Amino acid sequence: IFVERTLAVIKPDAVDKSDEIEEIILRSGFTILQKRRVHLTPEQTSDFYAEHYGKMFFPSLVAYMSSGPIMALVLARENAIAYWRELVGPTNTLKARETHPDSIRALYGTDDQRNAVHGSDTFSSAEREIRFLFPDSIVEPIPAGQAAKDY
Ligand code: YYY
Ligand code: MG
Repeated sequence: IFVERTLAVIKPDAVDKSDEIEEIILRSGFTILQKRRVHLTPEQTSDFYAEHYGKMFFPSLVAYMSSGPIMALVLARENAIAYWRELVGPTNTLKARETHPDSIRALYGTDDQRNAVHGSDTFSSAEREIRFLFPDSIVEPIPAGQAAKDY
């Protein structure tokens, strides 16, 4: 089995639903490797979302994501990155409710910005985002395509 890891974040609008969302995560075959509740500063949030710097929605995204605590989770599973994105659903909550009614965003999101959860989109962003939110982690990155035996 080719185990991969990814970063999930339960955003401020859904953090009070963390228990329910974690149940969905575990039911979907993920192992939760690490978990941390943290309240990021606007500066830290800007770094986390650096790829979106300069976009129209960037200032309000930073304000929202630093408005309260978030729950960061490192998830492991076969095909974790793509599978978590699938479970998360489309970015816009309202669209998610139309096209992916069982997705986590459809179930727990609020609007086009407050969409309940984050998921890394590639191997390199997953590794960067895990290091960002778990800087003291002793877990070594799993090289792409390599079988991990210890999960
Ligand atoms: O990866 P994903 O979260 O589905 O969407 P991104 O395009 O990477 O945008 C990151 C984040 O920014 C999104 O989850 C909500 C917010 N956002 C927004 O507020 N307005 C948009 N038009 C697009 C994204
Ligand atoms: Mg994204």
